[in-house]
Amino acid sequence: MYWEPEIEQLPSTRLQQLQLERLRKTIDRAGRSPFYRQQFAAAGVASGKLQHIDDIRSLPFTTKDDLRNHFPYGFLTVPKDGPVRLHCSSGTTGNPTVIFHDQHDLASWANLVARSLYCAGVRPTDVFQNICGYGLFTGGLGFQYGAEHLGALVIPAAAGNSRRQIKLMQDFGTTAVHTIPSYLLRLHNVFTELGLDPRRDTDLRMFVIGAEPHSEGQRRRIEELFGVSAYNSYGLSEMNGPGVAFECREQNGLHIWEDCFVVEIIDPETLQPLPDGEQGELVLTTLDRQAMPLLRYRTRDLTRILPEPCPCGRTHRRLDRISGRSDDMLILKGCNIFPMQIEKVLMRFAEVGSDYLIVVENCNGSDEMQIQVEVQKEWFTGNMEALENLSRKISHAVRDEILVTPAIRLVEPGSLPKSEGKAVRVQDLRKPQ
Ligand code: ADP
Ligand code: K
Ligand code: ZN
Repeated sequence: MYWEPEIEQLPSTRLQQLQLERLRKTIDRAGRSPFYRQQFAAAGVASGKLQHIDDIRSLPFTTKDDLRNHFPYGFLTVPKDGPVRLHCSSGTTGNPTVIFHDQHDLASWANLVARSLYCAGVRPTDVFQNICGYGLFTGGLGFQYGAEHLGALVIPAAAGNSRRQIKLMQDFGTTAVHTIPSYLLRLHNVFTELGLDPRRDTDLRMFVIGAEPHSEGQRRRIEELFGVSAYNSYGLSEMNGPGVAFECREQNGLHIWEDCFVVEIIDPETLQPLPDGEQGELVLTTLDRQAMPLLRYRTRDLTRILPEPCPCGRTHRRLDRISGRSDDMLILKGCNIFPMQIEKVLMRFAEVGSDYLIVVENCNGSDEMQIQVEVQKEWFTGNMEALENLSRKISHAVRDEILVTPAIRLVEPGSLPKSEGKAVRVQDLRKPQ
């Protein structure tokens, strides 16, 4: 049931003790890096001052801008020749950042990914196909080493070439797949084009999906299309990559591995801590990283901690599904809008296909939203009246959720631009391109 029974079920008081010990060590170590040496001196930080894990709140935050301003070596606690690998974030929201790892860090990361996969139900008998970019992106090597450490047979399929992905699945009897959710909907179309049905023509039994925001509705759709269970995986390059928080078999929130990360939720405006259950910005601290520890890193991801214990018996608390990033928020006619709110509504319509694009522009001084929505093939007929009806229903349903009435443009399946990596859901033409 558990990859590491003792650590996964550690009573929370002991977990907090372990965190405090590790946090003190992490502070001592971080103090060797140029960035933290200076920051600690300015803020009077010393590991000996911490008496309880909550005292972490006395430490300053670390931001993505800090990482960029001290690129590339400012956070290294060891000489430049100390680390053995680097990864960069995919740069979805600006310039990339770099994270360095030494051998201990890589082993610790692989173990966390193995623990996470095991928690979701992957076993050494599985054939695990990793469909995502290898290279600087952490999802490739991160899942590769983690799933190998678990003992599964890993197919480093990398991204793209859907026909080849399907062939690999069939040749080697793939049972588990990791990929981004937006890709699975496209992959299903290719199955259909080939006259194949994944339920009948593969041995697939589970998916691990993550790296981009997606709604519960999107997950259920994927599960129905393929007839398998899909588990949510959360991570970010700054905290290694995958293996930070993962769903267990309950599929209700993601266990965040508190022996290796301190989790805080803050109000992104006041920066004050919020109690469990309240939605805010996730702030994370590494507890088992040597080459480049990060303290109170502001992830900009919005979520909350689920306060109730999980029936699976793991004591590590759960994060709710990520509802978006603070930098994804659109402000339109004074309303704050997250793309996931719109996706949630779209997924309620059986007629809606796999992709959509939110376009915001300023027309004669007024901000307008258009949502381009792919329609399922069987619904995309010449019946104009039916299509107009559908547009109207979608527009009203979205308005009820976000308080802004969007124009809906229904488009043919497969006609929206596809990105190589994470799905692009918003085009904000008000911003200088
Ligand atoms: P980038 O920030 O350039 O996309 P990363 O590859 O490090 O670089 O991506 C990490 C980010 O991806 C997270 O901070 C989060 O916004 C998003 N993300 C990762 N996993 C999930 C998930 N399961 N659900 C929603 N968002 C996710
Ligand atoms: K194996
Ligand atoms: Zn659980």
